[in-house]
Amino acid sequence: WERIPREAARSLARLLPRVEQAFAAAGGNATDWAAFEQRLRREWPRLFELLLGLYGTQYDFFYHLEQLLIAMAQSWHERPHWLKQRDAVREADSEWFQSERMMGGVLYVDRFCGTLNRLREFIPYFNELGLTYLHLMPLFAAPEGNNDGGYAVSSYREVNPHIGTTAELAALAQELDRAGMSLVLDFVFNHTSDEHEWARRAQAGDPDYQEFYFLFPDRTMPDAYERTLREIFPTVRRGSFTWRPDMQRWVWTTFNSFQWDLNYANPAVFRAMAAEMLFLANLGVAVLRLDAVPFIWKRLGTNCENQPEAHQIIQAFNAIARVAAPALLFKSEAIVHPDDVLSYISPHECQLSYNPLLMALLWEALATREVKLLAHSLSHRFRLPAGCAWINYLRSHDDIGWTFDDNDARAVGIDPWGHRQFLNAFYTGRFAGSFARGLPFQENPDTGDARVSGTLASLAGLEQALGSGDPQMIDTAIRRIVLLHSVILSIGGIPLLYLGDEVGTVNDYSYVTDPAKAVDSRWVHRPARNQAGMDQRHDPATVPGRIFGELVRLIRLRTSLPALRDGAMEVVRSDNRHVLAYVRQAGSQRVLALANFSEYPQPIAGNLLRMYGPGVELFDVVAERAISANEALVLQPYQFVWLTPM
Ligand code: OTU
Repeated sequence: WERIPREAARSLARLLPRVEQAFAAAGGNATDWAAFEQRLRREWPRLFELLLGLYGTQYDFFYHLEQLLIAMAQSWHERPHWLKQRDAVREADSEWFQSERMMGGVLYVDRFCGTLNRLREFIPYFNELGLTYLHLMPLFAAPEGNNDGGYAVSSYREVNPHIGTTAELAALAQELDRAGMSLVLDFVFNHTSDEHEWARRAQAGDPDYQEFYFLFPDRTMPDAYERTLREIFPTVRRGSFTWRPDMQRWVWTTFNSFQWDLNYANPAVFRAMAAEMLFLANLGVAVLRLDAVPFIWKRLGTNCENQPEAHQIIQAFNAIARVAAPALLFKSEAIVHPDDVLSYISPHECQLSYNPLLMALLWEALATREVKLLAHSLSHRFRLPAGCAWINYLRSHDDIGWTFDDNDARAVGIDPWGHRQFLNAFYTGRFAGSFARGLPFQENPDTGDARVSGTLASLAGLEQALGSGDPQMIDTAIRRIVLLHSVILSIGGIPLLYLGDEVGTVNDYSYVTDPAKAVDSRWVHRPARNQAGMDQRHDPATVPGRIFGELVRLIRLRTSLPALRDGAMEVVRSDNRHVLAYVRQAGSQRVLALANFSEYPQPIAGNLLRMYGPGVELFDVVAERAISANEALVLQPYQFVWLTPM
């Protein structure tokens, strides 16, 4: 391995003239080539080493390298001017996404407003929310009927015709950019739909495309793999393989039967997906959400999740992006054990990552009214490498899984298995006294495992409270909703709002009447745009108005607090088991955040405020109220404070 740098250099010397020739033949100019070559020389040693490790034993390795470099150069040549400008700006300010102004939002175009063109009408609304990052859920061509909410992609280059066109998407990306928002799209690279051209060719018997997937003539290999595989969607179909009578083959399908896992051991697959990635980048996508990262490499005898090669593939994609689309960032979607979540996060792999641990444990604390597991887990699991950031969210289009570490639970006196059973019971409303109205998702009859569906508002008690009509209960539910948001807005990283939550949208049970959706309870929390709620958003006498008003106020407040930028955060003792306490600091500004997860008033001793706080005279920027650390502070039910010096 010590010889790699020399071999890398020799390989590059051989390849460069041919790549430059192809670049010039395509009409590329000298300035663009110089920029490309400079970045390629910088990234080449690691890209070469990664690809050599993955594919070096293939007889045609050098051919694939050459084709890859030509595709990268071609893509750089075709990259629109405005994106090259963005590349320059973001390369010069590589920490741009650590700003206290960063604010994410996510929505389904079809469910929110129907089409890409209509979405433009809502740009003022997104600006009102302070969004700087807009994730549009999968919107490319997909099978009619059940397509897993678009996660079965039939073409990475054609927008679903119900939603619009690819040209409209590219225009929207630029319009969003002008309005201060970066476009985020999914990169669903673990699988294609069974209607993708590659899958169709495989079905037609083309051996080159059959090698794009995992096909088996009988149960020998599927049985061997399944001995150690986890089932992801056990209520949809048992096991991870699907029998195709037309092909007389078993196909690897980790998720639904129509989602075919791609075989990344084949360099042609890697190269094909790299080209799709660069196409998306040139549409104007600023961040790619890397879907289902744990699953992209299979190894017999393992659970085929989080394999070392999965990291190498993503790192190689990262190096390619640095050369051909430098402003492009990756967001990891690994909803797995927290150690594994962390393993994808690095400037050389995914600069951004969902924070499923914070998400799950905020709900855990809301159910138990105690912060011990949350505080303990965050105290040693929140820190990220420099140049990386968490995407902190409360709800997404997916279920909630209880992905905390078992030893973290035991360390604070919690039995992990029993606790997960409790949380599932609590959030599906089966636990007496629960305020939540969720639904079970993918209950596994063998293991007893389950996850939870439901909107933020329904899980936080608003649906139940509205049903009761009791103003006190409604008030309490709103306080829970705002409390949860206060944490993702202040703890460090990019907060991500699931559109609809800002106006308290409750569960939509109508999905059960649609046969394409009825089997998947996640649709209960993927409602259409809540226009009625949005219309009331400026009226503080309404429930949507109270939630929206509070959230927008906090989002704005956050932009005025430099201490809330980036992710440096320290969990501190509150000496009250219901109150989460953490300190944020940047430059000379220091903020002590306290959050009461119970429905009862909770005292915090003055000496603790003095110890962690920035002085004796404090100011709560949330309530705009002076507080003296000479006396105990009493937090009201579900109250939170952000304390700064007077
Ligand atoms: C993702 O989720 C998407 O978010 C889902 O909406 C898709 O159905 C799925 O991939 C297939 O494309 O299991 O329950 O660790 O947990 O990728 C959701 C990552 C999932 C997986 C996650 C997956």
